[in-house]
Amino acid sequence: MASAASEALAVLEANGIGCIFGNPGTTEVPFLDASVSSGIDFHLCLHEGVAVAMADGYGRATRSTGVVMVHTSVGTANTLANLINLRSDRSPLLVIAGDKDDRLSARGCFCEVPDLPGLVRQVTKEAWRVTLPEKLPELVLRGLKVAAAPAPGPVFLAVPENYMAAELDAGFVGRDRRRADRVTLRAHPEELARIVEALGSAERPLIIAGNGVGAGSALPLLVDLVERLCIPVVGEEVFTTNALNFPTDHPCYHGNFSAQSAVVADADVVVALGARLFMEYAWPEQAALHPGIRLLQIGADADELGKIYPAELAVLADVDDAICGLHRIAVDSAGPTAAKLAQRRTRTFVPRGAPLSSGAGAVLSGAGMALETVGAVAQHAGFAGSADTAVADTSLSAALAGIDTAATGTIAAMMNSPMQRMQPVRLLQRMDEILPEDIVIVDESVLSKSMMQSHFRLSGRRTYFGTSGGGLGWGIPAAVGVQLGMPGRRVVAFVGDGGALFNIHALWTAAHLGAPVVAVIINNDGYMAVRRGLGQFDRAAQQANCFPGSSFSMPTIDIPMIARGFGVRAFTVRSEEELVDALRIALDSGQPSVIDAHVVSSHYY
Ligand SMILES: Cc1ncc(C[n+]2csc(CCOP(=O)(O)OP(=O)(O)O)c2C)c(N)n1
Ligand SMILES: [Mg+2]
Repeated sequence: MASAASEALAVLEANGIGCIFGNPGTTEVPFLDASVSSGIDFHLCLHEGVAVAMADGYGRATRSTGVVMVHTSVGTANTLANLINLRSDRSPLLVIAGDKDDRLSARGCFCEVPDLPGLVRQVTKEAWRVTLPEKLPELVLRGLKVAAAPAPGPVFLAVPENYMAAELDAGFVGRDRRRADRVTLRAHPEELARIVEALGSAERPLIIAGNGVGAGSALPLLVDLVERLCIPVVGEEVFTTNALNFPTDHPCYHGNFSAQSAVVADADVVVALGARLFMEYAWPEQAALHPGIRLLQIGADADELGKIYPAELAVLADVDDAICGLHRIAVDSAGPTAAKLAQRRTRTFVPRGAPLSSGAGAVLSGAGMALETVGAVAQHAGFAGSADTAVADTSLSAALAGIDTAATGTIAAMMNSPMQRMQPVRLLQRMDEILPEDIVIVDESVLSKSMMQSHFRLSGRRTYFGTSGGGLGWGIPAAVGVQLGMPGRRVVAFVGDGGALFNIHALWTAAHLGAPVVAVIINNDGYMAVRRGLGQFDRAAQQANCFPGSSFSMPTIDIPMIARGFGVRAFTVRSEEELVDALRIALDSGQPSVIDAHVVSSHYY
């Protein structure tokens, strides 16, 4: 005999799931109780939004499906913003929510909503309610399959309390303890050959490498392909990029997609690989792809193929598999002539030290996209950062060397002038120098995201996770989840001060589990995206020089003190030297840490 809850956990275990992230109530007690004798750990999160993002980070780091448990209607409601993120990021997740005893339905019971799955139906692939105890293990298995099937996304399962503890008939015990079926998509070789031919014969070809590339493992083959055919590459738009889709220091890489960039504007053939075309932020006054372009698209998400711009060829396929196929065909075929390759070189290779033409600053900025001229990425050494000078050298290193850094507290803060602030570009450049070769970045930095994409080298053994969803409060918990899923790597959360404060209590779970994540918080005094939006709107707020809803002053927020309250060590840094010292100490300590990095806020508006 086994209870429906313990059988559901056995199905999860059969699928290699070792932990559930959640925030329970008494309704979910049968699940918690069953977990004690299962091989599954329950990781307590202090808010359901934290649980969703942490499970997402863990799932993305381990290339598996994250699992979350939440409490009835109220807990489900708190999952929404991060479920919107996961839906946008095509990230698989299974949410199991306890529901009230179904004999209480329509009696106005505690926490009752008439249709619990209905709360999340718009932002999940499927949302079901278990209608018999025997259905619970079956739907857990089906949920795992649907969540991971292309295009992946979150699945929701409401489980009435009285079904969880119910004992199952022998025939149902063990029935669903198997791996969820995987769905495979294979591109047809003839279609791939057409794409290789189009790339070879084009005058001005372009490849858009999207999140489908970064989510897979065929990037080295794509790099080899573009080198063979001498083709420029752009990534997805900055704000939709959620993975390392192409090495940012590669000479063929022209930054993130921008309709204004030269390689986009003059292209005659565009091949989009696992890329969204597009997730529009504002109505495009000009087409992102000009009408004469021949567009050929490959992706595992049918909705994205030919979505806004007509595709000459739209291939529904696994992106890794397609890249392998394209590469094989390119290797076996004659390819472009030597004369053609020579012709392409000038257009394809980014000159060392030249500014990128991409609009890498197109981020969540309200009316109009902010365009930031970014440094060249042809060579790491060629990064052309802001010409602004850094603040004065406070030379903390010597002082820090003699201080017992085991004490929690903001050592740096004690030695700082409150007026000092770093240029944000410098923050990125110093991070780039200090962080290890195999660092994992988890990015929710809003207006700083373009700088992360252009001034921090993302290549080689480095890994990058971001979100395209726009729901703040993903970054820190996702980083904790990534760290738990990649215990052998160091993980840095790169988050805005605004975003950080949506789910900062994720730090407690990091401290509790000893996950040594380092959160670098870009402290620019608040919601600079809102501040910039008001400025660009250029009406009353701009004229009165008064920007409601954007500043964290009066009082200022003591982020390090909050972090220490959750058991995490914290540093305030206001100069590059302090940043470097704090990063070193944080990385060496092997403990979760917060670095509250004060940057010049006027940079953002
Ligand atoms: C859950 C949620 N609430 C509100 C917003 C609206 N919003 C978009 S950007 C932003 C400010 C972000 O501030 P911060 O993280 O500090 O980044 P910065 O704008 O300073 O770069 C806000 C509040 C949102 N995206 N998500
Ligand atoms: Mg901010």
